[in-house]
Amino acid sequence: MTDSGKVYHRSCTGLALQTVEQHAQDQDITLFATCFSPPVQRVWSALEYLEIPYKYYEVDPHQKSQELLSVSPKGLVPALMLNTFDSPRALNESTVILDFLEDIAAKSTHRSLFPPSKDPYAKALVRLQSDHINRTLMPAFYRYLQAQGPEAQISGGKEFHAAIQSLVKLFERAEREVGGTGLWVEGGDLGWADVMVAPWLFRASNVLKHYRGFEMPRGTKFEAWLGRLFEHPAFKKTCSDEEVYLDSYERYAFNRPNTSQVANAINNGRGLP
Ligand SMILES: N[C@@H](CCC(=O)N[C@@H](CS)C(=O)NCC(=O)O)C(=O)O
Repeated sequence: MTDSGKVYHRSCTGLALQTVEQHAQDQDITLFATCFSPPVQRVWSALEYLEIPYKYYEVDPHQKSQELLSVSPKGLVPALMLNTFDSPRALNESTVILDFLEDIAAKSTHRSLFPPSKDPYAKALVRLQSDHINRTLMPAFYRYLQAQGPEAQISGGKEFHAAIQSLVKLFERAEREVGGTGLWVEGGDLGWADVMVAPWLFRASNVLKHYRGFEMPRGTKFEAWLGRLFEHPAFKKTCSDEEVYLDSYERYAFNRPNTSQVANAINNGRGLP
């Protein structure tokens, strides 16, 4: 495979485009978003699940406009513009935004991504899952995707595979100890860790499969969970057609110089931005 020089997409397609069109009106919250971005998809699917009104606003995070920098100091998406304040305020960082949206939903729509029991231990188990996703699974995804040469790609694939398996172990522990979290158990609903990890697993199923021949771990329970996750309406309606992801990630797969702040951090052995 050779680098064909594809450039990243600038607008959603497919089901995601329909969702964008349904969210074009001004609202108290404006989501600064980019069609191919996984942290954006986290926040976007949470907004959908929590039924919080928002306006979708597509921006190019690689052409940092003053407008983007005014809501996100590093010029990264996602960001929220909060229009109810007298002079508008803003929030960035997907995990911080998710916390904020949970608090908003608790007061308005009464929906939540956390286990309905509100048991502090069950909630802590979900935090353990998401800590693993942020600190281990996500960097492993990018290291694998950016790895050049067979040896680095084989070890990248093993590292990413092991990160998914460790997440499964955390889901199994939660099932044993508190009866399960999120969609892991049949009959469950979309949960915090599901939303946290779905964008990367989705890109593993198309981008990593295409560029690295990656195959997801096997196992009846895992496959059933992944099916429920990818088919969940709140997630599915934020997904563009595959081409958006394949084209937008070619620059990562060939590790083109200065692809993004994330790619630079991986190449320099630094933490993700
Ligand atoms: N820690 C941030 C990361 C956000 C992030 O890396 N966003 C990417 C899009 S996937 C971006 O805006 N990249 C622009 C750049 O690299 O300059 C979060 O979770 O919100």
